[in-house]
Amino acid sequence: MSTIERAEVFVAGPGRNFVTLRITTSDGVTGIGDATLNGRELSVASYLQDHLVPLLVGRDPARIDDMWQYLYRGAYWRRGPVTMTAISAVDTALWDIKGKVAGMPVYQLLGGRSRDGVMVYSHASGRDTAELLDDVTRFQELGYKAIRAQAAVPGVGGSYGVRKGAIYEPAATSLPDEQPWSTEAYLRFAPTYLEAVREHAGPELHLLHDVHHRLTPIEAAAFGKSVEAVRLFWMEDPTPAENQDAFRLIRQHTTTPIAVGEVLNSIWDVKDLITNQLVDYVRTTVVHAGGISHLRRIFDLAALYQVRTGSHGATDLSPVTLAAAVHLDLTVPNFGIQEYMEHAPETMEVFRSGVTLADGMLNPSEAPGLGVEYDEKAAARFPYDPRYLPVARRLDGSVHDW
Ligand code: GCO
Ligand code: MG
Repeated sequence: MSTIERAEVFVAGPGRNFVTLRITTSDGVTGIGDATLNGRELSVASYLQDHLVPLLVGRDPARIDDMWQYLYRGAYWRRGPVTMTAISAVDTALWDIKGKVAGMPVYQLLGGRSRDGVMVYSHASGRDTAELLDDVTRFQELGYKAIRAQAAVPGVGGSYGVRKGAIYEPAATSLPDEQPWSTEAYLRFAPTYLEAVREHAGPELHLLHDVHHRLTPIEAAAFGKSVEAVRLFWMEDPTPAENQDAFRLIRQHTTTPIAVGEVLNSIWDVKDLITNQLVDYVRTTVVHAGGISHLRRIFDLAALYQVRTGSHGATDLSPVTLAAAVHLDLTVPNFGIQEYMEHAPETMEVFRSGVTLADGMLNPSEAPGLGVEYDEKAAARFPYDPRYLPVARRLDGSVHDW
């Protein structure tokens, strides 16, 4: 029997910080998993290095589900972003290994294609409406069928979602940047630029918007209602999801579709949202929700309630997560959309990925496994450099949700 011979944890900063797990079997097969938790990277690296790697060595790499149960139930302490990200890295690496051993791409092991490609949305942004419209045009010309639109709120500097330079990277400073926020100004302005984008881009574009947890339930209800004529594909994270019941209130007031889940880590965190049909899209992702195995369970539960998938795919999720997501997205019957932002060139030097983009759709590599290789030598050129996400403060100085 082949066994796990070693597991190594790499922390590197090619363009931004990533934590990567590589498992090697006694037959010399390697598999990789993403373990990146933006702004809290070293906590997952330690969880893996100090607590999981010793448990992996000598075990059968083929028993993926048993390994998941062993690490999740066996820890006693369940759920949470650090634990679930670490488990995800192990799970993803074992799927990579299973694919390589079988000589098949992972999507074949998951049941094969349900579709020809994975529709993605990218991020258009601007410092004002005019700049946003130009950016939307740029993405349409690149072939994207779905675009997320965000613009800086006038009088509120450094607002969420606005790109500086080619790559959108909010975790840009060595200590958290504290940025001002005004809900009133946002609620006055955001509907106007979303209307302008719809007008400018035409009726066919799938138009998305991320509220980024900034509103109370009743504010979110009013916002959703005010943009119904724009026909958003979704409004994302309208209010923090710790209180799943909050979405009931939003639902009672608006038919604007709702997407939630990028900060949620387990089926238990999304269960009430799904079974009460309080959301339309579940945005949990491979890296933060327990890997391919657990995400598949979440997606299956969602399918029973006609909730579709829309996995998180910002650039702080490594190309390993993106590849794993694309393999899974290709197979699930209730796929909705996949977030996709281009990684920095330095990131792609380290993660050699076979994922391809054409006509606004992604496809995975046909190589066995996930089709991504980690170049350790290239990674050594990019040392880890601590970076934090910003913190938002209301105009009176009190902390708000970022
Ligand atoms: C998104 C997200 C990101 C997150 C980031 C946090 O929808 O893509 O909201 O922009 O803020 O991934 O690390
Ligand atoms: Mg988001």
